[in-house]
Amino acid sequence: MRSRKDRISMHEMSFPVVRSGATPLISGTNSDYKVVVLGAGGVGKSSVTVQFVQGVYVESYDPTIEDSYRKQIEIDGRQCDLEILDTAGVAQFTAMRELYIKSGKGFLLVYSVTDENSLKELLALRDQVLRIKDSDSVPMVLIGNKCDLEEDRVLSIDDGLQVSQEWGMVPFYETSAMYKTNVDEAFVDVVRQIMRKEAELSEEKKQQKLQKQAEAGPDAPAGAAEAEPASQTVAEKRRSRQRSVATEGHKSKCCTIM
Ligand SMILES: Nc1nc2c(ncn2[C@@H]2O[C@H](COP(=O)(O)OP(=O)(O)OP(=O)(O)O)[C@@H](O)[C@H]2O)c(=O)[nH]1
Ligand SMILES: [Mg+2]
Repeated sequence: MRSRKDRISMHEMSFPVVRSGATPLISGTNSDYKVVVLGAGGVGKSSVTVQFVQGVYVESYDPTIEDSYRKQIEIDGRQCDLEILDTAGVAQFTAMRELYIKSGKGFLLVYSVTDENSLKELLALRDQVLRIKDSDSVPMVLIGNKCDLEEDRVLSIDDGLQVSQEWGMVPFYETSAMYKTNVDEAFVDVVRQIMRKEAELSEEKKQQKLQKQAEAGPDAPAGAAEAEPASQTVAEKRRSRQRSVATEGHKSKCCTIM
């Protein structure tokens, strides 16, 4: 159990974070795992995130505009670079939500077990994620935070489980940012889901490529199904690119300039 002395107020800490609207949110970097933390105001999104990234509990409440964190962890023997976006829950700061969702690969949907409305808000948030991602299998974890506050609890474990079932068995964790209960587990879970999804996508791509090769016929040279011959030199590529540019005006709009 953490003593009060271990807890640090958010104002006393210097975060390695990008903070506020002027800075790129989830930046254009190629960080492998972009995880977005979503939920209503005050449910503990920042506390859970800071506990995961820095191992400290933030006792004070300072509504987030946006904070971004980086953390490297090893999962199943693989080094994973995580970029975590801690988003605003308070309505006046949520304008950028759509943008965050677009660039995120995995999502932590957080409610508080002490706030019934916070779970209701998640239903709309999840719909927004699925709509923007145009998919019904988005890497996601449902989190019921503040499970240490037994006396203030208004939502039971069963309430969380029921929502998880309604969402197609989305992994569900009750967490306590204060005591670091299930915090690492929830983040690791969503990263594993992203890994799985990426493995499936790359397998799909491989199969499509094989199918194209098969359709091109047995006599076709290897790589014939690809857009560009593998043997093309840099100079040849440049010449063909110039040709593409020169003739672009006469071609249909779907001309691709590599
Ligand atoms: N007891 C208890 N308090 C918590 C827990 N998590 C967060 N809190 C407290 O709840 C308050 C709000 O926490 P935040 O992490 O700032 O909430 P948030 O979801 O980031 O809020 P917004 O940024 O406004 O959306 C703070 O005072 C935290 O100390 C928890 O697991 N247990
Ligand atoms: Mg916050």
